[in-house]
Amino acid sequence: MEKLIITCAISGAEVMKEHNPYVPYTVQEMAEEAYQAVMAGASVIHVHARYDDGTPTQDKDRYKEIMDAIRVRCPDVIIQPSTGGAVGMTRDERLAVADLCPEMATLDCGTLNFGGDDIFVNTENDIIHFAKTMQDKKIFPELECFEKGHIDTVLRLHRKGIIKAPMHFSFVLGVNGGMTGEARDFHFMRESIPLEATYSVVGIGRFEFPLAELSIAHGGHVRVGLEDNIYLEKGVLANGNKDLVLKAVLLAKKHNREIATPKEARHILKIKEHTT
Ligand code: KMH
Ligand code: ZN
Repeated sequence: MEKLIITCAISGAEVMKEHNPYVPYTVQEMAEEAYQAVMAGASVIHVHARYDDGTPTQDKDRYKEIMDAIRVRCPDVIIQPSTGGAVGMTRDERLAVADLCPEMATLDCGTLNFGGDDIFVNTENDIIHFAKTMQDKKIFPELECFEKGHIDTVLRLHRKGIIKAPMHFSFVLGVNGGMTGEARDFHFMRESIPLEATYSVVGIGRFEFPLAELSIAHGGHVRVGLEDNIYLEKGVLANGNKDLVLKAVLLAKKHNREIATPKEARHILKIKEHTT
């Protein structure tokens, strides 16, 4: 089987230090969490910028500071900023980070309830605008799909030439308001994408590791990190993102999957093919 790409979602926009004190806010904390995650085996760092008080921001200057600081500590890692930002941010606000032309960024492929009164809005026109902007700026998109209809949207936009191959999907399962994260949900998503596409699984909360193991066993890739889950196991907080990455590495060992370096991850995802 192909080597395993581990993405670490170090910060998120919703989780706070009150939930887990290792959630990074400052530039230095971001760089340290990224470094520890990379040392543990992550080849992609998914990052949401925060101000020092923890407020999420899509301010491109703040992203630049964070990405530069990560780059100093981890020169090779693939840095994947969020274009999802936080619920309630405008389309332009979320997309500001694209001006930095990162190698990769998320592209959210549909709207969903996000718990309580929150709605994470991604209209079809939003998706088209994000996809075209990212294509123009040669940013490789991670196609975040929170349910099967989002995959169908991607495939329709692909047939129209708006979303180009090679396609890399992320199945984000277990969000309150989205699709749950049972094994059948994973298989339904996996079987719904083209054979030549790659995928990663993002299990939220208690779904993180059961889904990671399923994906590892079936040749997919995984994302772990404090954005998605703050616990190493039931009732035990993770001592930083690295703990979650190390647990994914153990699962990979169990299933005889080697861990991809950033260079190997670029090759597996065919990032160059997409962006040249
Ligand atoms: N914070 C969520 C509203 C992404 O990074 O693109 C959106 C999110 C997805 O986390
Ligand atoms: Zn995110």
